[in-house]
Amino acid sequence: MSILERIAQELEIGEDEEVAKLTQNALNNGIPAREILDNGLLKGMDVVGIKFKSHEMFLPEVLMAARAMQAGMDLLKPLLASDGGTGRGKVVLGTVEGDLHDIGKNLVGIMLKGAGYEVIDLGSDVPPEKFVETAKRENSSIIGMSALLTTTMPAMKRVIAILKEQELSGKIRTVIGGAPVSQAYADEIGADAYSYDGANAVVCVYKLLG
Ligand code: B1M
Repeated sequence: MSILERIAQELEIGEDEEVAKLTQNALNNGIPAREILDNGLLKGMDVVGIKFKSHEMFLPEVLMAARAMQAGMDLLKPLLASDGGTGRGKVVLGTVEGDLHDIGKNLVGIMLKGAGYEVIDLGSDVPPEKFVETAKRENSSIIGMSALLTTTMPAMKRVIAILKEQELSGKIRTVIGGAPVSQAYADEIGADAYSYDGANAVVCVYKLLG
């Protein structure tokens, strides 16, 4: 079994210390951070998602897997974001109200920082008004929103409505993402862009900022 397969397997059973150790070993062996992320940590998290859905895994186990994912990500973060984060523009980022899933959002933040954007991370469970107020206060022209639950997706629509009410559409642009989100949903609610992963979020922000 390869080291990346072992990372995926240990993540699945929530062994955070083992995941950290294996991630460090993989880095020491010259495996690029991006490959460890895609073929180790995210592979493991995919299996967790499938097993959670089919009731082979339950919430406490998913939480342990999420912790193990974080342990690996802590080591990869400085490498994925090695360019620092200045100069290209500011992005206000958060997971929408009612939603506590922040792993994907954190990854998007890391990729944006790595690409040279300043990221104001509001965390998770962020009320719609807070996204807009922060973007105004910080003079940021991009709001990035993540949602992982079908029940919390409508909070994205609320942010876009507030921007319209305040005549800020076109000045402050929105990028949305998260597992249940799609281009069709972005079109439906009038988001400026839909992005399917962290690297693509960088491309979307780049295009929107011109
Ligand atoms: Co939850 N959960 N969860 N969970 N959880 C899902 C999302 C679910 C699909 C599992 C399932 O049933 N298969 C399901 C949602 C079903 C639905 O809505 N249709 C679900 C559920 C039901 C729940 C609870 C309601 C369970 C309960 O309490 N009964 C509960 C809700 C809590 C809440 O938020 N209020 C809950 C809780 C949790 C934990 C706390 C245990 C934990 C989260 C820990 C944390 O985030 N700190 C958790 C986890 C880990 C998951 C799964 C297994 C994995 C999510 C994840 O981190 N994926 C998830 C199953 C799944 O998604 N397959 C599941 C890895 C991450 C890197 O991917 O977040 O998709 P993702 O991000 C990607 C892209 O989507 C994209 O880029 C990222 C990198 O590629 N992206 C963006 C994301 N945001 C973006 C923003 C952008 C651009 C791209 O621009 C701004």
